[in-house]
Amino acid sequence: MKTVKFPAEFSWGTATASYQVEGAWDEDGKGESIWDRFAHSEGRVLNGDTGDVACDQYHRYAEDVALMKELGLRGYRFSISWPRIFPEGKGKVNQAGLDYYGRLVDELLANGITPFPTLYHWDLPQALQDEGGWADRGIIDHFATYARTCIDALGDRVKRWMILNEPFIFTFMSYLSGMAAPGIRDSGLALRSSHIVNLAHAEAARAMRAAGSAEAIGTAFSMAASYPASDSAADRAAAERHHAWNNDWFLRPMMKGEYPAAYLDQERAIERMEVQPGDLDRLREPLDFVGINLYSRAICADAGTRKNIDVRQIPGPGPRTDYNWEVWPAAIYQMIMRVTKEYGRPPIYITENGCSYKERPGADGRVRDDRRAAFYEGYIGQVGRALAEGADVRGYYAWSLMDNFEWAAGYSQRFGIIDCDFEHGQKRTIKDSGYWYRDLIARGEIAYDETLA
Ligand code: PNW
Repeated sequence: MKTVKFPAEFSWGTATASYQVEGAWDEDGKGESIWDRFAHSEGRVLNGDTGDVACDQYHRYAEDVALMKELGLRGYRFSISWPRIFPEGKGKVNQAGLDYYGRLVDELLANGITPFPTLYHWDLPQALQDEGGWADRGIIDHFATYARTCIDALGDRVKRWMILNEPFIFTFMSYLSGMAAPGIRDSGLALRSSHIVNLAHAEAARAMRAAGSAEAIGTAFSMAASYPASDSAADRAAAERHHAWNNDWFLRPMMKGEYPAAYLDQERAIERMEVQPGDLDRLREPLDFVGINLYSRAICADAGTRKNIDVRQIPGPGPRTDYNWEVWPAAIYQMIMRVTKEYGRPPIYITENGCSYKERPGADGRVRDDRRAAFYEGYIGQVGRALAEGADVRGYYAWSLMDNFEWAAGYSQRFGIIDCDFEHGQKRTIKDSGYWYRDLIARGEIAYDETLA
């Protein structure tokens, strides 16, 4: 074991997303989002749960900022709900929506916490979905206008921004599995939307940079370190294709203006994306930092189907969280080092990392979630290892500040370091893991295993 000291200015925080915590789904002029529509449709979300109220952060943000302060957090990653700002996705601005985020930002700053917003964490205005959503090129300008509107309203106080949250999940996962809004299953639309998102991503970054107020603009990418299932050349190639698709499909276009080789028949994939003349020149708009959301890893074997990316994933031997995700701390180290190597040591933020475990308050009110603290100790240790070995890691954001609406799983999965009692007025209770995180931040150093692979 070795020990690493984090720099004094390291940005420790927690992350949430608008639809998952805010509630107030139709208040103060907010428009309907695709997640409102999806959750209100029968059979889409477990137990019929919705984000109508969620953690009610829209009304209780001051209490939540006080909790962050109590834990010594230095940053808060939240997302802005597009339909609060543009109820129809475009056209008329809803000032009350901008005012809400202004109040939240002011409260954070007054408590010494850096606001770190994401512009798009999946709650697309339903009105734009009705025009084709991310599969329609018209969205590119609407998204750039929305981005510019947010930075114009908040850029005097907000200096660090994320454009997208997990483009891979809200295109490929949403459009292939149908398990997330808008609940479509169509591989052609999935591919086409991935390209349009890449174009919108670059266009939004340019619109934001034109405002001139941001110090750093990045995006939070869903990543899972790709491990080959065996030493065979076929499995190693499969792991590379998985990496290209899962981790790099949205990062490489921004950084280098090109698509990574993911598909066996890449030419055909590019064709199905309907790439138009001039598109490739518009893709490149290098980010100031790379945000990594990482929970687990992917063990990859050659699937032998000769179709698409042709990867079969194998379950790993590590312990499992209550959401059945494999716990593998070294995955975060491997991922940081790979991005560091491939992109010339860019600034990196871990924008999400965490775990779902069921522990609730006991009779004495204490939440003894030792498994979560152990998870964080392992993963944050490996972040420290990457830092010690030369990666430029600037911050770490635990997912999540508190238990919240876990998409299609509703309230059945608890990712918080603070318990939220959805049956009793959204009462908040700091879990043992929350206190563990507070103590880690205060200490500023952690031990890690430098031999994990
Ligand atoms: C992220 N996967 O989503 C999201 O950014 C959060 O909103 C979410 O609550 C959190 O992780 C926990 O699920 C993911 O299939 C969705 O590997 C799916 C996967 C990973 C992350």
